[in-house]
Amino acid sequence: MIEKKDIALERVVLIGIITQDQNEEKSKEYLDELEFLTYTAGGEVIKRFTQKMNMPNPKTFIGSGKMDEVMHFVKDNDIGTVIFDDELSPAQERNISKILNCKILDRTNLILDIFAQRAQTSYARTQVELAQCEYLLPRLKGMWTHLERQKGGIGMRGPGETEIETDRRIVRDKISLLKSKIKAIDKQMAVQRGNRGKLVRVALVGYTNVGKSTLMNVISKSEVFAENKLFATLDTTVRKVVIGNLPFLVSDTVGFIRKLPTQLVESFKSTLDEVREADLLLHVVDISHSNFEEHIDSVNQILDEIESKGKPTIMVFNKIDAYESEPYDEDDLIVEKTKANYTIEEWKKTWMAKLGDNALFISALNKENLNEFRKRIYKEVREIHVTRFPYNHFLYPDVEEIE
Ligand SMILES: Nc1nc2c(ncn2[C@@H]2O[C@H](COP(=O)(O)OP(=O)(O)OP(=O)(O)O)[C@@H](O)[C@H]2O)c(=O)[nH]1
Ligand SMILES: [Mg+2]
Repeated sequence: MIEKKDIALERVVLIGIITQDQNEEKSKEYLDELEFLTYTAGGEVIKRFTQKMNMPNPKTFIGSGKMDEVMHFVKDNDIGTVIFDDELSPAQERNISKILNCKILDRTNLILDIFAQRAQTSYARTQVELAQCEYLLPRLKGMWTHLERQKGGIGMRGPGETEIETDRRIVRDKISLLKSKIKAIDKQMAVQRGNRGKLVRVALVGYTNVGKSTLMNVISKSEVFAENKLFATLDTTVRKVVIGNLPFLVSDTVGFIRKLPTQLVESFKSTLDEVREADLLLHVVDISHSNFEEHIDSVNQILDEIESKGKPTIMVFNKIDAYESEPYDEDDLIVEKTKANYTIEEWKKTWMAKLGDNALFISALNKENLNEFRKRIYKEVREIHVTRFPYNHFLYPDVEEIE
């Protein structure tokens, strides 16, 4: 069992690098996200270290001088955990761990840990455990051996933790066991999905924390857990929604994130079946997030990985209530206008214009523009619905008559 206890926040240091492809600003945004992930996992970030380099050091990720600096900071400030923004190789992890003599995690590790913490059903737990085992396998040798065992905390929790000291063979056996367990549940779920008949299926997809569950609650009057932390939702929820007499199914599922560990995408493939089998995707975007365009790219990349990119998709730009643009002085001839200065109206004239009526701007929280949202979804769902139930299309009024 995963223990739920209130422990004092762990003191954490973050490390990122600045490279040619990842300038200072990007690096800061990534570390902001890593800090949010750390907070979600139960840690408090005391300091960030960044280093400019052409490429990561193959032995210790950052250079030895910087590492020395980190080492002293860790020692003097009672730091328990150091988290790197990029995936460390097993060798890097070992080397760094020896130098810093504290827990070393990378982004993948941290995300796996949050998933472990949040997995509620045995199905989600099995999937997380599989991902943990897959991550662990190449890293078994000498992992954290000098550290006190059973120390617990970030990165050590979850269904996979007892496996840390076992050898590869046992982990491999475990992986095949978990896979067969998942296969069995998959069969059941496929049957369940089959039983839902021909109703049109709509899936909410999007980056984590954009408001998918909030939107689901608003349109289906259900109570899906939503909160301002990452990965509030792991299990898929499916609800029947009716607009203007027209019934259809809406599913809310796990959010995506930049560099979602491949092990997780792999093991959550079945959870994502809901997305793969959907007739229509609602790609929810948090337009108030300064990085929302990159979020869209990350989501599209994962949709591509699960072969769902070509599906009919409506972009739902959420949190318009929280959108703020930086003020811009139109008479200023020196400073150029940037995206940060765009108002939502200006955004609508950018690449978003090409989306036409496949772009909606709403606030799920304040229930703004929800009528327009409902009408648009109704129109789209009805089009698919009448192809499946050709004899009763007269039951569904035109969109103008929908409240
Ligand atoms: N200001 C504002 N906040 C919103 C809006 N919609 C959702 N939120 C907040 O955003 C946070 C995340 O909402 P969720 O619905 O949990 O987001 P999610 O996409 O389901 O997140 P995960 O399940 O973690 O991937 C919560 O604190 C919501 O209250 C909105 O329209 N405006
Ligand atoms: Mg959610």
